Amino acid sequence: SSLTLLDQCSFKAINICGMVQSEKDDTDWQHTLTTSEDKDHTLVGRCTGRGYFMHLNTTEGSPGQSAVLESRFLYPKRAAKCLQFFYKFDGSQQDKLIIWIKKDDGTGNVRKMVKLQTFYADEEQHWKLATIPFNSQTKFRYAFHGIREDPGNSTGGINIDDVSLTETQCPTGVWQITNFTALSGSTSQGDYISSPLFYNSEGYCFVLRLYPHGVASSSGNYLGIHFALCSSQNDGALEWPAGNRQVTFTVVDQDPDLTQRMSASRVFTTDPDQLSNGQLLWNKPSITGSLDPLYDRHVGPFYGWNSVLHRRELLRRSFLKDDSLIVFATFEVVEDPGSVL
Ligand SMILES: [Ca+2]
Ligand SMILES: [Ca+2]
Repeated sequence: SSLTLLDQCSFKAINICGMVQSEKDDTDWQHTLTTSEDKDHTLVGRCTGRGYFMHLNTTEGSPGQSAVLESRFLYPKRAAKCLQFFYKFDGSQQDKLIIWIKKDDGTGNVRKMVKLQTFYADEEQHWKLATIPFNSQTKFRYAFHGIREDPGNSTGGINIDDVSLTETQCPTGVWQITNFTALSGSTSQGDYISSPLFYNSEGYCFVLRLYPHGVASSSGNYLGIHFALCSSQNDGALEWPAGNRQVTFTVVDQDPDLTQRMSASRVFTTDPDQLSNGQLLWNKPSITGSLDPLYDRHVGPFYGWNSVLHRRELLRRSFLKDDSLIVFATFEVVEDPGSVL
């Protein structure tokens, strides 16, 4: 497998996978057991009295106080990394979570800090997936740095669970569809949900449509996913038609153990000569497409898979967790177009 798993943690055990609490900060993250109100992401309440997550209480102390949780030392085999974890803010609207890595300075000392990403509290209060790409060729640690900003107005804190670190590229597009059961109930065959806008590494804009009950003409009860290019300010510099690029959709099996996952993936490669209604299918969306008021930009023809996953499979495995469905999408150049034929 091309998946190189460097680290993962569902915080099941008290040793928290060898992670370390900093002693130079103001407080600690708490290894916290699931309750009926606050469920971890690993089991989401499926086993009463089981399932742990890490929690930083932001209701106490003073503004600006922080807690840092560091991974053990990790030793890379290749450069690319993708850190993934679930987080949930249920404290104050001001709370923050910053993700750092601490790299070898070249002499064997792990002390060179790189700030990767900052997450801000929102009103949603459900588990959200973070995917953070970075590179490191030398030994390093990653760290979760939580900051309590407004204890007087906090009703909870910052929570993290189901951390994984792989030596792979992160997916370009990560689409988390929350309240999936209600969405399923209010849609029927032929109805679709529109993704946000995504940009690939080259700067191409793309969007997805997910059909919870399949496309209008399909038989069987499958999830379908279609892909389209959209216009952006990058279009003048990009190659058109956007051929010989691979589109991958993955409906993510959210099993906390990455080695046990059986995600559902579909792949196709864009053919630069393919026609659609007499036009080159993968040409500029401003030529092939029409203005979509949802995005306020041109969206080209949709193309994809009518049957990515049978709906009965949704209820097996861990495709739905905390009532969220997660779709990864990538659109990347095929380095050697000859090799895919
Ligand atoms: Ca857990
Ligand atoms: Ca601490």
